[in-house]
Amino acid sequence: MQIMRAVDLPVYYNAVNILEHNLAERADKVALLSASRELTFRHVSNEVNQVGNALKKLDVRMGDMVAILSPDLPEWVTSFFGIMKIGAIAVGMNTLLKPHEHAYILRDSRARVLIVHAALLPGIESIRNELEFVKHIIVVGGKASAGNLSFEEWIKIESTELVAAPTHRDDFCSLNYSSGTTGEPKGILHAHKDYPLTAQLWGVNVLGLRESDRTVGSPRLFFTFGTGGVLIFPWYVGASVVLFPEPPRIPQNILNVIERFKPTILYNAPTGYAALLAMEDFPNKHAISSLRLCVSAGESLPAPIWHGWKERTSLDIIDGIGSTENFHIFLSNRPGDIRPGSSGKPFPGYEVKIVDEDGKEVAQGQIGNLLVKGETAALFYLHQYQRSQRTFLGEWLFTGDKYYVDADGYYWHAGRSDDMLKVGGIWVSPVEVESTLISHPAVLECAVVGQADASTLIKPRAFVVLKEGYKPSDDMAKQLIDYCKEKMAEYKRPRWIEFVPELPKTATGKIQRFKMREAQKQVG
Ligand code: 3UK
Repeated sequence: MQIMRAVDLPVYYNAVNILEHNLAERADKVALLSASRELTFRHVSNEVNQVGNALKKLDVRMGDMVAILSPDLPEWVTSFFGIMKIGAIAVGMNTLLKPHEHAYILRDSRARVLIVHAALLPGIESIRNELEFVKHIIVVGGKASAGNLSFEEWIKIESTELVAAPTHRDDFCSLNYSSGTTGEPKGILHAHKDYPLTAQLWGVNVLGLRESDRTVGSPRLFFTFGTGGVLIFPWYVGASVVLFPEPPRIPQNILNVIERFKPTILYNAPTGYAALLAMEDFPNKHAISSLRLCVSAGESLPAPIWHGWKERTSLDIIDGIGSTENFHIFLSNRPGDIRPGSSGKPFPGYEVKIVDEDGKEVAQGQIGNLLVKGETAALFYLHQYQRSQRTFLGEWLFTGDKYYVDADGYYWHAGRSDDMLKVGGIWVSPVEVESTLISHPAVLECAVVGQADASTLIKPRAFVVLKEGYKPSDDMAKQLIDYCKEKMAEYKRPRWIEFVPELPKTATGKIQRFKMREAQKQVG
């Protein structure tokens, strides 16, 4: 096993190397498969160089931000590497967010260029006058229009030759936004070094990726779970990646892609596995025999789902906990050493410890706060000094997760130290859902908590007090859920609305969410 450290990399290192080392070894191998295009490593590399050259013509320089807002398509990938290669910073934007959130991210990052898919352009046009820093908009999958360039036209005339910018291994190359309980999302910067490190430490050493593999998954490229799992790690070992732009929450979409492109590794969140298992006749109707291994992250994978999957497919799921702050997985089960329901064990490259409120390590079996130390951690939240100080504690990173270790050394997730919910592996802030509900004319006050669904996975549930003159009904509940879908990314909507005459409060009038969580436990 190769234990890589940051100092083992050249001082001047550009993560485009993860793509380009393949040119010497397997230039004509298929690097990327998708319904729209199939590209070899040479093809990808040529297009990356064209994007890099085109960006330079727009005066994008080292350290500048360039945003990508697109479904998972080959153009996402060539844009990403093109941006990194010229030493700029790629801002992978969550396509599920609403235009006002995109506006915040584009302003906070000060992206100078936005590469946007035609399907998402109308949302951007609606906030165009707020985007004072965006100088150029490039449209993927569409024609040039007033003031915007077509991606295809934009790169067509460019040379396929380009020398990588002499980036330092510690230079930033990517920026992702992650939501917190309150306030704006947090910008998390990663450096060039984080990419090969995490690929080696987890992708190769723990997961055991090989050149003959083909990856596919539901985590999107804008999420570091996706960037690492379905793009960076496979190319690091010369394996191929399968991309699909359709919404992965519809399990049929994943099955179609598996059947067509025959991947060997599947990445998914627990909800994704539960949705597949809930399909009638799964897996008989569908050829998933190409798969050799599955990965789960984003939230903990309940043991019954692990066993159900094993029974129906004979495949193991490797559950590991990762975070955007660390770039990817830092505590993990591994092939041949799995304890279903747990997050597995630490592996070389990362240290973890479980501490009490004073920072003292707790005894085995006791629940405490999980801290992690490793060389792929981000350094701060962009423009958020106080939040950064609470999370990045010198060499250690405060994860916000509660954990305990069992007698055999496996780590078990035991909740969060904040109110944040992971829904389908993605953050949902109860505070955001509450403030959306409260803006509806019928709602007097409300509280949102996590409630386990039939697969024991958490989904938002809202307790609502209606204003005078409004009556609880199924129709009112539906109205409120539809209202949330319209105002927020759809995955944040409450799945259940419970009308109550009042909410439990503290003496100072603060809603006590924990009381509602307790009441739910009793109800079952
Ligand atoms: C939770 C898990 C239990 C945990 C992520 C793999 O999820 C990712 O990143 P985020 O920044 O969220 C991080 C938080 O999510 N979590 C993630 N995985 C697990 N809890 N078991 C798990 N297996 O609360 C953590 O602090 O959205 C996951 C790779 C890259 C990622 N960015």
